[in-house]
Amino acid sequence: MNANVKVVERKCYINGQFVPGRKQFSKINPVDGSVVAQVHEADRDMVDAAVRAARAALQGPWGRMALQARVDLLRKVAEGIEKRFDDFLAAEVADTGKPVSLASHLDIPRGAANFRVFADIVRTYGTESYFLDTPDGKGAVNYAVRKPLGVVGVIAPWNLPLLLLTWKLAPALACGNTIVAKPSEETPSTATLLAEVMHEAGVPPGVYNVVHGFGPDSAGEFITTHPGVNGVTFTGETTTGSAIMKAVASTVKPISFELGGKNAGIVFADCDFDATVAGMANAIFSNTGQVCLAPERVYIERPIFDRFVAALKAKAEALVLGFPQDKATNMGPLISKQHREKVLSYYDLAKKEGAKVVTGGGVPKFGDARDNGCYIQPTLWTGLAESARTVKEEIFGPCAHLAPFDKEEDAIAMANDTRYGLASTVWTTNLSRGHRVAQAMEVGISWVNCWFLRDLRTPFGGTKLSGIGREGGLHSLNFYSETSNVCIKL
Ligand code: NAD
Ligand code: 6OD
Repeated sequence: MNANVKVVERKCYINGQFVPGRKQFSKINPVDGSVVAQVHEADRDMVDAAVRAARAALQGPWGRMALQARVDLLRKVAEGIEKRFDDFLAAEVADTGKPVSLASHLDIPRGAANFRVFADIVRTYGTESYFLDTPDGKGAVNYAVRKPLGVVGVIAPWNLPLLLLTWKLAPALACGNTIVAKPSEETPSTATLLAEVMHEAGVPPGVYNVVHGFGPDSAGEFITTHPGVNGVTFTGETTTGSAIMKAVASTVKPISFELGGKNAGIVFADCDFDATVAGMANAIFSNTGQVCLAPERVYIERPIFDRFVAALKAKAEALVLGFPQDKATNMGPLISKQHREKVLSYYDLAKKEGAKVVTGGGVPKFGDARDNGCYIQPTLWTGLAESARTVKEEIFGPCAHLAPFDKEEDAIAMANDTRYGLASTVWTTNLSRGHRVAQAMEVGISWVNCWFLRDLRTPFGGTKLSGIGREGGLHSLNFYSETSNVCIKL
């Protein structure tokens, strides 16, 4: 039992009130298997109440609020997260087991930054305007106005819970929408704490509602099929995206989908060797590989292949799989036993498919409470055919297949030979090549000599099975608002 973790209740938040559900489920800490929260599941009636509250709020003070007042409220929410930084940090770490060193630098600060940045963006972006010549010579002026979509369903995953919830919530609120949010069943806590912060900041009741639960026949499905929900924004698995697409079809809701990936890294022989090894190790193993942008396929130019594999192996073996609060810990557990089973099934499959296991491949033994948790060894393979399932399917664990290449065009062809298209990371000191290869990647986001370096104004999303639409900056405003054109004859 982890003495730092106490069991808390996570209720739903509907119309400005914390509301119990008829059923509850337990949230298990992946560090040691202990129960950290009892979570109140929303049934269909509760989701309906949340949607009705959100609709009413659109017609209430929130819907009438001037842009500057809304922006001020969003800034207060950002401040509220920062004031309760330690509470958010403890809750995120208890739900996910991720190292404090990671959550305190990435998840919680980004939760606050999303509100601040989208408050600025909505204040600064204008809309288009055109002068039209008319036969009478007097002309006409067109200008566009943005209106909220209405009630937006936000369905979030467990890997970066507060970061990915607020990445959608902040622009949706900035555009004047109201929200029915469903955090993952694995990570109910920070979405619930955020409700307290919203309340304290003075966000009117009904603007932000939280319904806990699962996907099918639970809160997720009740949101996507609800006729009162005007749009759905979703981050998660591609198969879930497909189910949601079917669910929204009958009510023709707009969707924004950020889905899975099987991302490639490309390392050229002219790279800055040490920086690339460090950067690639971070990209593969950060958050225990549970980042949709993580490269699970790395193509390395042949002259440095053996040296690079050895250096990456050393990095993997130096990772400290510890308790989250320990300063030295830089890799936590996977999110759940079920997810570990899935990742381990790929560890087995890789061997059956003929992989050479460079390092890892199993479950570590600690001799303490961590043995009841969901830890797994960081793992690297070589020797697989490009057609192997291990090379083709998203695993979402701390693992990657490393393959040599001889020519730039071969690396590009192998990197693009996937049904996914989320992200890529290219490492070279030849900047022309960096531009060329990054632009040749059939993905939504290409990095050169870096990874997961995010400017929130830039377009974010995936091609192929990795998503539909783009968010970030103006792209978020475009999804979370209806743009109406006004034409005035002069
Ligand atoms: P998931 O699809 O299992 O669940 C995501 C959310 O959808 C959860 O809240 C879940 O309860 C809900 N859900 C599940 N079935 C549903 C249904 N039928 N109707 C409505 N809601 C439903 O994903 P996950 O396991 O939480 O997250 C991991 C996946 O997310 C990986 O595939 C990863 O690549 C992807 N991801 C993508 C991005 C991106 O930006 N592209 C970011 C993070 C994670
Ligand atoms: O940084 C972001 O805005 C973002 N959407 C990150 C997604 C990470 C996926 O796991």
